[in-house]
Amino acid sequence: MQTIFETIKKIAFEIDKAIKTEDLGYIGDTNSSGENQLKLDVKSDLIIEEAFKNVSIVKDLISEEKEGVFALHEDGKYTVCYDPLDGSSLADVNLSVGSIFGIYEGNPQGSNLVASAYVVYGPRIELVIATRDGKPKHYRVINEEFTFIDELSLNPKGKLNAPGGTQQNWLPHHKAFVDGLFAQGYRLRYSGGMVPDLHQILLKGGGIFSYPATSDVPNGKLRQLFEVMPFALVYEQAGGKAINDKNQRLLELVPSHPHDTTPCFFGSEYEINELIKAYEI
Ligand code: AFP
Repeated sequence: MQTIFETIKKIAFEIDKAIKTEDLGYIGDTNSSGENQLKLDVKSDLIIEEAFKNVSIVKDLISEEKEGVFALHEDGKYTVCYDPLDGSSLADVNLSVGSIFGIYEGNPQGSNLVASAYVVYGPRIELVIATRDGKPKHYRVINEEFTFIDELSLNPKGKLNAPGGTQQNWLPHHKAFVDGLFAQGYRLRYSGGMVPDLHQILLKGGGIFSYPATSDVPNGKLRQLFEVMPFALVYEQAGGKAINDKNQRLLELVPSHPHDTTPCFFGSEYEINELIKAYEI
């Protein structure tokens, strides 16, 4: 497994360089979710594919930017599902973006997720790695090396609220939940990039990130295998909770298609319990 983490560190430096040097335009094509692909999306995807070609324990890859399963090593043990550059549309306005990795042993589903990692490309490059043992580990690039900073923990109650989705299409009970938190003094922190938004809540001790089902997107927007489940492991290992709108743990979900989405809520215990009350689930 350590080889996979070391490979992710190499990938992070290459993608960071691409963000700083490559053309940020669109390629005029769409990915499996119908989203317009940026040249940077495709470039980041290729960087990851090339890097894992040398890692024999990786059996296959599933990418947000590709249809289907990309086979690598027949005798490999793990499937790596990844979002090469999440929030890529924010790169050209110079906001932080990220890469997300989920490492699955056996069929790609929540219960088979053995480890996850995400990289934040912001003023600094940061990396967080989570396994089923212990707290998530937080690293930062200092003098061109990933340096261990600390282990991440969520407080039982936080101060930050990151509400995703188009507000005019929120369901009434969701709007009541979000307004209820602001009425309790929560501060709005939402950039449109789930990686920096979830990272901020983790580093600032707590709160909640939500991307609900809305009237226009009834199954939510965020992809289970390469966006939602990797963060669910990080949040649970940090002492928080990660559920869908039926109060199911996101790590219990079994997608029927690699690009399946789900409504999702990540946060400290208090805020998730407030959500459960508001949704009556
Ligand atoms: P892009 O990768 O298309 O920029 O989408 C980013 C994202 O997948 C996730 O990072 C955000 O939390 C969410 O979508 C933002 O969605 P809205 O623009 O609907 O708020």
